[in-house]
Amino acid sequence: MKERPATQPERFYITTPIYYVNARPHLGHAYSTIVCDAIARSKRAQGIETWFLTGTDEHGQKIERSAEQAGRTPAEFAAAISGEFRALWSRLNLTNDDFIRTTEERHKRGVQKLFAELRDRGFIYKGSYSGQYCVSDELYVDAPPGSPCPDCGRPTETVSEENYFFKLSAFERRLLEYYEAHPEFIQPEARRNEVIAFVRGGLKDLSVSRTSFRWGIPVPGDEKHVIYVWMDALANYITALGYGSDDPADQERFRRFWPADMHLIGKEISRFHCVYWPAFLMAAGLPLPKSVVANGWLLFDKSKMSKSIGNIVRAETVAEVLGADALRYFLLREITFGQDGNFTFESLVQRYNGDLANGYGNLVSRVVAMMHRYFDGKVPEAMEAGDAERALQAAAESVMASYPAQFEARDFSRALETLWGLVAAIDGYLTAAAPWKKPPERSEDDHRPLQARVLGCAAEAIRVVTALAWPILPESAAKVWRQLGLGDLEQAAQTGKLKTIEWGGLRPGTIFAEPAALFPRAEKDAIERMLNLENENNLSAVAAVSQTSAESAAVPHAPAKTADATVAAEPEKAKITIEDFARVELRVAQVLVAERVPKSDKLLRLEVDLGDEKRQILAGIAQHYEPEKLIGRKVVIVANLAPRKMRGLESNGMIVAASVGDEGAPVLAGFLEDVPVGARLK
Ligand code: ME8
Repeated sequence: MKERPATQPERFYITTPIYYVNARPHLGHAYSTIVCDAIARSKRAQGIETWFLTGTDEHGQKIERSAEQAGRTPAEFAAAISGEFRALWSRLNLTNDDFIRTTEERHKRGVQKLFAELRDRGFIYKGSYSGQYCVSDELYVDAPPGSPCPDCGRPTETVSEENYFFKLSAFERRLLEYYEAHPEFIQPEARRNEVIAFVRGGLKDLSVSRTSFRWGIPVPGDEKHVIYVWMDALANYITALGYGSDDPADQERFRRFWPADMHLIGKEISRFHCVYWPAFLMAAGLPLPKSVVANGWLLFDKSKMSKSIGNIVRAETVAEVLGADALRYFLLREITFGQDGNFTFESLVQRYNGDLANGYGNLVSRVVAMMHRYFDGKVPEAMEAGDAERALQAAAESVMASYPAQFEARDFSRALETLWGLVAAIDGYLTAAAPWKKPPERSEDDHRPLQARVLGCAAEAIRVVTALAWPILPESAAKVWRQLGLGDLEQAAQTGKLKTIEWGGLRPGTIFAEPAALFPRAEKDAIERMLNLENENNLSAVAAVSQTSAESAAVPHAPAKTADATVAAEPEKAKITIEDFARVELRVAQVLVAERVPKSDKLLRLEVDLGDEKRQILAGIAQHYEPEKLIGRKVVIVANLAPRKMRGLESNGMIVAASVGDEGAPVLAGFLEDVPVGARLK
């Protein structure tokens, strides 16, 4: 196996998982991608040539079925959701150098080349498979018919097909030797132990083609088979660089960046990345990635945030109300990387106000404002430093030494705690020096040099915080940099100009720009606004919902429990019992009043008659139904949903509708026969 020669310039190739396009992106996807972006930015800031890849995983039975349910072709369906991922990444200021879709020609060509290579080298043979398959995880399950999937608990399906097989069993010993020789290959330790135990348990050959559906990449020379979606997906890490291409520019990129330095993944897909992927690469004679690093799960309501449970929060909601930087900061500060951590709106707003609005943001605006007030925005020559300045410089230098190491070790939470320790130290220094207060016995002329010293020193320390915070707070750090008169931070950082941030970089004579708002304080209604946005989105996109998902989206949550590693995620549930269903009170109601909710383009306010009572319900259907046409219509409602407020109005129940097309357009449920108002659906 060829290693990159040590003399080559330093390069860094980092990847996220490529995300399934069966549903829209949520905070869990954003989390992994934000972590990669912060790492990629920090590498670039160190002057390291970096390549950051993300993309979408668009083939397979799961996508084919989701598209069918939405009444679209898989290609249309995949294009729409892939576009949403791409738009979100740009909204969150992610700096991926490429975005691969597995439906692209360049990928297809590379996957077919990999398959042919493995077959030519004798690692793929034809056989027949009869066994269980989990469509949700696209995973072969070694268990008798009727068994649930050991990973997600959903029922497995029996597959009996003639397939191509990959000789995974031939790699058992080599993989174990590799893990042993490269302890850094699988991180963190807990994942490494799991993977080693799995391989020690014995590896069976792996079926790498399917014939019972069409939505995939055909096996070269035997087109009735499509290539197993995980082989297809994993190959993205090399096809995006140019593997399989004849173009010299692609070949050069592949040579420059492969092997990857880090595949960042969620912990549930460790086996695919740490067993199958290295075995495929070994079989193809390609170097192995240097590390596979797994993040823990973002939990919401104590379960893994996931589209199948329905307990998702969208990143757009947080970005809209508090800004993209707030989300980036919160996720990295709140969650201990590698462990599971809770998301709550309360802890988000608390951190935002505490650390960003009242902390860093407030500090910057005070210092910038005073520099304008006392020195017309021009950094003055400063008199010699006193004890307090020397102490602040020492604090900054100690942070400059420890923060990068903590960041490099992916201990983002601690790194930010360290950096915010410096924010607090600057605050304390300012308060103690109080440059705005001139003691009566001191003349104006005597006071000016002291003010110059304090403001110059505080601004310099802010410069240090800002340079270090840039990978996590790119938008706000760039604003601060401009205010400090230092120009374009994005450009400086991306081109390695922040390689060394030594104390004293803010020169006298530098002209500050006008102050600009950074983190306006989140008011009391911030959480309600976010919940409203989530509700409106849920109501309009997924009108037919289960009780659990509706409640999790609607009811405010308990106060924050920070990065709680002890809360185990519940297995995802596929089936409910009849008793579960009976808990949902579905009833026929008649619309008495229907009108638009002011300032909302999605919500209608309905008053409905249930026979024994009248209710107000808000429904996210305004873009699809004229209110006047609904009056008199009989609809189905979820009658025992906990009440919630949207736009200041209480909603008591939910209208049931089918969700159609990839926009999730609602179509209200109704009856062909006449039904009495109030009747229960069972
Ligand atoms: O597994 N907490 O795609 P996927 C933390 N296509 N991270 C989360 C998360 C959560 N609650 N939910 C999702 C696939 N993620 C395959 C991958 S790679 C060759 C193919 C993140 O859409 C996390 O990184 O199910 C997880 O591994 C990934 O999204 C799964 O995305």
